[in-house]
Amino acid sequence: MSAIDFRELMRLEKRRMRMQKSNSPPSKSKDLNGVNNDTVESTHSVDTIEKFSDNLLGNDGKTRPLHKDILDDQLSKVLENSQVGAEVLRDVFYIEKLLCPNFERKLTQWLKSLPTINNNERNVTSTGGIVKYHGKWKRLDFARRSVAMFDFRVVKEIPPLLQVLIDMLLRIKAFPGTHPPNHVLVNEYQDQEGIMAHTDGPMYLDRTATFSIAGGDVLFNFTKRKPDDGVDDDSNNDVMQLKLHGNGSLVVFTDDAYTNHCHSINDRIHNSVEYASCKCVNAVEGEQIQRGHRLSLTFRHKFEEAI
Ligand SMILES: O=C(O)CCC(=O)C(=O)O
Repeated sequence: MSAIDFRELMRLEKRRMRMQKSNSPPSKSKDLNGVNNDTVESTHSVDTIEKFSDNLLGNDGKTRPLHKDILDDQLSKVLENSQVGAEVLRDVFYIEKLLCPNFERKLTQWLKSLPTINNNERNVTSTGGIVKYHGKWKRLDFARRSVAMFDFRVVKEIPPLLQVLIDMLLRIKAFPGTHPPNHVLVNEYQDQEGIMAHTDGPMYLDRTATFSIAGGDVLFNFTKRKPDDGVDDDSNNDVMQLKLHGNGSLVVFTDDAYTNHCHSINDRIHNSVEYASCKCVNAVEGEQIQRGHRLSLTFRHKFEEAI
């Protein structure tokens, strides 16, 4: 049994694209079944987070070192107090509003300014390929989204805005100091776009932290991974759903949620709207979720030997 990694995800997304092109009807997404979980309020300290976020940028709009009056011990509790799916899936943590609007704006502007790689250029293998793709947008037509990747094992210079986010993730203890985030994948979605069910795989430390910016909200689904192939397209196996707010939220998932569950965002929605299911832990069943332009920044620690 091997966990599905990005390459496998791309392969599956390409396969699905081919199937759709050959007029195969897309597999029907079934209604979500199961127990009704009451909406769980996140109990993080709003004060601490707001203070923290406000200190990310100075009045001049430049990033600055984090303010000293924000105590590490307060910060280290922010995440542990934000466990959102405790009764269903223990290792999922969610903070609805972590980034302040000023920082979010800067980050969005900077991401938009990244160059785009020519899709016709052929990739080269190993580190040469990584350097070529580093910090550039690439349109994945078969997957219907754009991605930009940063691998700081290979390119050592970390852009200041990403450094701020890495520092933040370390200070709230989303990552251990021994294994800081060294890999960032930025996904850009339009309102109809999503990502197939997958796990991030064993090339990374078993934790993923994702910031959502640019406005569009989405429903993030956790499904139980099938033991045989790691892929789960069967919505009967839905375990938990989380509304990811599109203006500066953070979701972190680790351990069992990382290893034994797939995550996905639906791409078969109509009129830019989807509805929270009974498995949603932070929106009531039936709540209308307004999709839109969304950028996600996913931070991971990639092991040294992984390609
Ligand atoms: O956009 C997201 O929130 C999810 C991204 C993701 O699952 C991935 O890049 O593997």
